Amino acid sequence: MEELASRRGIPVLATALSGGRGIESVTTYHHLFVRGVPDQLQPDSVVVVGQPGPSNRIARLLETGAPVTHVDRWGLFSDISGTMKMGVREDPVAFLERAAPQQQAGWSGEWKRLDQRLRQALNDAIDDAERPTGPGVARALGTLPWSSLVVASSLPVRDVDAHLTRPSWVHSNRGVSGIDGFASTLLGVADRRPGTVGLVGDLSFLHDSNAFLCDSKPGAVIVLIDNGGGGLFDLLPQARFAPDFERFFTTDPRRDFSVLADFHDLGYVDVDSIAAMSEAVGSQVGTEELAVVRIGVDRSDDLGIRSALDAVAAEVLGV
Ligand SMILES: Cc1ncc(C[n+]2csc(CCOP(=O)(O)OP(=O)(O)O)c2C)c(N)n1
Repeated sequence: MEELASRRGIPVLATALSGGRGIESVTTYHHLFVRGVPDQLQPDSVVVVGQPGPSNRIARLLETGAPVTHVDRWGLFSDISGTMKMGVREDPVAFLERAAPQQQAGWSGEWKRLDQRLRQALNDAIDDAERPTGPGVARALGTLPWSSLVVASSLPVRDVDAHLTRPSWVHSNRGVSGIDGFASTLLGVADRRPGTVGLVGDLSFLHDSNAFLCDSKPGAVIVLIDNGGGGLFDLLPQARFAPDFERFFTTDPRRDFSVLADFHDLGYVDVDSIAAMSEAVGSQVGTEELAVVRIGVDRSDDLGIRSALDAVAAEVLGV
């Protein structure tokens, strides 16, 4: 796909979970479409291969009015935005080889140029932050030497999709309803792949913690973002309107995770900065211990960086 796309000048927006991230893919779409698809990037048609991923801003690319074709080898189409014009059951590379013409160099180059400029600006803004945030953790994980990354639902899968750019094995499991099954998935991946790291929020971690009752624990490091419940809900409209928002949506578990780690005989360390998190993960990854690195994140810091990153994007794009 990468070779074909590069030859024809087709921009490829590759999700972290697709395994398709590499130097040629566009990865800033969480921010590139902050105010819709920029004029100079408007497509004539869009081809969706597999799942569109966890960014709700991808929908903006699917809603420009350009025809949207889904291609899947097995005919499994994921039409989340209801914009699918045509579904094609075929090998995606064979389809593109046959149906996607050579693109204009100026248009393809503009995708690449904006993606690179935006990535640099986003990274700079994240690196300037003094306190830990979800995007900061996701960006730092991209610099650490793991073999596989298992990401939980909610903010972890979104932050990794937005800020982890290196080509890598990223796994996730949406469970039955969303946050269930994280620990089981991590243990399964870690059992096969030494050097596995997991990224999870406090509620997802608790939800499947009985998985740690397993017979023999594989070595792995779990980065636990403890932001006092479901931080994702801060980004939804109910954060402004729902009565008793904290009680019914955020649901801060108010638990001491070191007690749970002790109960399950897991290694445990509490850190309060991205640098300390990186050091703890770096020294632990690849060992035979199953260990938790808990990093406390203040939800208002987290919200702050998310709106700051949107503002950075709007400035870079001039929108
Ligand atoms: C089994 C299940 N229960 C509840 C939900 C609703 N839900 C979606 S996201 C979320 C919050 C998850 O919190 P956490 O794991 O701490 O991650 P954060 O939102 O802070 O990233 C909840 C409860 C769900 N998707 N699945």
